[in-house]
Amino acid sequence: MITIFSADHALHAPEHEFFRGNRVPCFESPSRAEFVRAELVARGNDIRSPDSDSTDALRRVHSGAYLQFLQTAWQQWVALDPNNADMQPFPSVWPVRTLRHDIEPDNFTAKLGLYSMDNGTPLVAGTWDAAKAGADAAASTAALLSQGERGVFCATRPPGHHAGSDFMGGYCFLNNAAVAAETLLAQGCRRVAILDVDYHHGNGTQSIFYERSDVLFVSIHGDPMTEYPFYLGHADEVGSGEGTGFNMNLPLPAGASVERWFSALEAACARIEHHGADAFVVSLGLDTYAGDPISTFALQSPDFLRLGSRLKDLGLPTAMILEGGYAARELGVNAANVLDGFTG
Ligand code: Q9C
Ligand code: ZN
Repeated sequence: MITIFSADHALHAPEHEFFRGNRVPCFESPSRAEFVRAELVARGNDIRSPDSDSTDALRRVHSGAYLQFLQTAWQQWVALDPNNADMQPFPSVWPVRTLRHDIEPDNFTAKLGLYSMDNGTPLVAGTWDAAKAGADAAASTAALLSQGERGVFCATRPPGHHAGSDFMGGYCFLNNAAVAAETLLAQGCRRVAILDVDYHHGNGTQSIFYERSDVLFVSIHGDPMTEYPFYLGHADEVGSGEGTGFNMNLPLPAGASVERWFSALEAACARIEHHGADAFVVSLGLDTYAGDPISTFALQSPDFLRLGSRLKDLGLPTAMILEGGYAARELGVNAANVLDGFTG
């Protein structure tokens, strides 16, 4: 299968995140993409660099103010104090209920909180360049579908599905799946379906398309009552306005079995078939793997072959966009298994 991969992912390499009150090495590391690339090369996949510019799609997915902040955030941080170049900014204050988010404060930390949903998404000097290269990879993946490819994989990081129109979070900055969907629509698709199989609910993608009927969003994920991102992803979120009926959440309890996961996949596929989409975007998180260090589902490596095969049976031009998956060493095998299941 053709895989789009940009070496620029490695420009985003923060050292630490907060975990249970401590600074720990980041789970979302450059090694993830390298393990994926190595396994795909070993199995004979066709690895290509991005050749599309995602700028137009990004303007449809994200607010201008957020893009402007993200692109200049590191310069703003270092301008405060040259010593900041060796320090990690983290947000520490957020405009929750009753506080205003219609004014962008001058204070850098206040801006960082305005444009973040958590303190678990470290931003470094190379974050914008890496995230932009990832969005370009997603746009390039979509472009190949319009040229007749049936399935293309986007081996990108940082991931994207927690990023909303105007915020970062959950290791995500730019919503790559939304960029792929918008690129497909710009290329003439009338209806797109997005299936998010990451362990965590794709709150950013859901919110971006929540009021629209042209893009169906379906997600299988850990129940937000106990699992990140906690504040979105319940079964009663069905879309609003024009988008009513075009959002479907299938939360499963933490620790759910493999059979339960695949029966949720059947329900998801039935809804997607009903949508009559011209193209299909999969937010391919692989943190459903039993060995994932921050998740609780039970899929084993061969189960990803079954997933790829089921996705292929939908018969749609399919863009598979890498999201989470933190058992880095096994991530290559699991991703390659989805691709082999799809093509096999
Ligand atoms: N630092 C994706 O899988 N972090 N994101 C919890 C606290 C949230 C996962 C640990 C996990 C986000 C794309
Ligand atoms: Zn995840």
